[in-house]
Amino acid sequence: MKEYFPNTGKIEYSGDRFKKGPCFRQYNAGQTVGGKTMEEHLKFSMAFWHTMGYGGSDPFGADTMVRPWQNGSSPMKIAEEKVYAAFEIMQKLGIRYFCFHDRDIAPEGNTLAETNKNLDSIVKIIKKMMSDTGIRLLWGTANLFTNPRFMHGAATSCNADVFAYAAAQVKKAMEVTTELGGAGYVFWGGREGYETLLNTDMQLELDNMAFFLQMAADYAKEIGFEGQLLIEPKPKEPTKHQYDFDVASALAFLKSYGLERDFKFNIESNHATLAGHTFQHDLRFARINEMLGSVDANQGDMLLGWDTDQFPTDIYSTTFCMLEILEMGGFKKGGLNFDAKVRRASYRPDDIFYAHIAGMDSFAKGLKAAWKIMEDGVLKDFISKKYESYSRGIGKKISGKETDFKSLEKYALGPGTIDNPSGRQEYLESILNEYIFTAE
Ligand code: XLS
Ligand code: NI
Ligand code: NI
Repeated sequence: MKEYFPNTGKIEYSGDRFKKGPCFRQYNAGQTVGGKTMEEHLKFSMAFWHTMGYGGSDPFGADTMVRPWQNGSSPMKIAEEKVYAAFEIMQKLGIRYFCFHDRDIAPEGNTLAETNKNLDSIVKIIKKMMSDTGIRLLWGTANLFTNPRFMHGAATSCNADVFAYAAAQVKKAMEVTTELGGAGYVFWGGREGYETLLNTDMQLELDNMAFFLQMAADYAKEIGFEGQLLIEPKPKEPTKHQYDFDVASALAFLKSYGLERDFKFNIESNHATLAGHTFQHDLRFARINEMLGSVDANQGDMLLGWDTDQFPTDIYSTTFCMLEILEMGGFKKGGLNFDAKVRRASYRPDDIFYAHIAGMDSFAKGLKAAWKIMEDGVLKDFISKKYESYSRGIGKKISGKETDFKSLEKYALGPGTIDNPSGRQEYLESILNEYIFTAE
């Protein structure tokens, strides 16, 4: 097997923070944080589409990156070499999971049957590499957005033939994910949305999307898929309005069609921010509803209004994310998938390593800070004190639902004065900073 990165060895943890070159400065896989190793907590995953497939093109320019595994003699040979290169990258980085779309790993053929055949032969190779290395599949998914047939959407297309094609594609992708023992299967509504309501039957599209998801949940049971089905919300892009806008609206959608027990959420940082939320907001909303399944770990640029899918380096954001994950008791079937790509000008193959290291170190730091914040109970104690009025007197009656408007009016008309606690945001922000500065 060809080595694609002969100049890069296994990336190791270095205690030396100022060491140059590729090494981990925060992520120490075997270090325990609260009884679990960092590796167990963080469950990093490599995204096949970005890391193995992104060539650097943007709406104004061509690819800037020609990857060494792309010189194969045929599309299938390239697909095979891509698998070997992917496993080399993951092994060198110590990444134990990966994710893919069906079309990331094998090229489309002339017919669906031929496409499925291509997929099967690459899956065989992946399966072998997985058993040789112990690397596992975090989740699989189907690409229902690149091919022109999906111009009007997939499950929400106006064209029933496209709906049927998408169903066949998802059926196959679920089978392949099951075959590879995937811990999850993701539905990101690539083109499930609309550009204008002038030409859109919203009711029909939503009903069809729900039926599609219902069939998928039924089929997962039928084939004995043991992973978690996940919805990945995103408010816009590629369509102007996407139906799975954010966690709150997607949860309302699932509930109104009785689907909420079959799905959880895969929450992507850059999608939450595109929806006008913080990453933590969507994580929190999912967590308190017991719907937090997995995370697409990336970040956007606050000055750009699109999904820039950058590697996550914002320590506040990784700390907040890890707080939510720890509060939930850790990932069960989820993980931190780097749905992130190097910048167009970071075109050299070794930039792939630097980018993942940056993301892994940022999450390691976030984990250490979050764990200490949780252990010390600083935020929890502050919050429970802030709301303590509900544990006595009239507040206790409100939280026990033992009162009504008339009694509350009587209370409010009484002699008492209102005395509010301070929110102390700035104090808490400085405490948070201290936890981040000192986390080890
Ligand atoms: C695109 C999405 C996509 C999903 C998988 O914005 O993030 O990459 O994660 O289809
Ligand atoms: Ni994503
Ligand atoms: Ni995205």
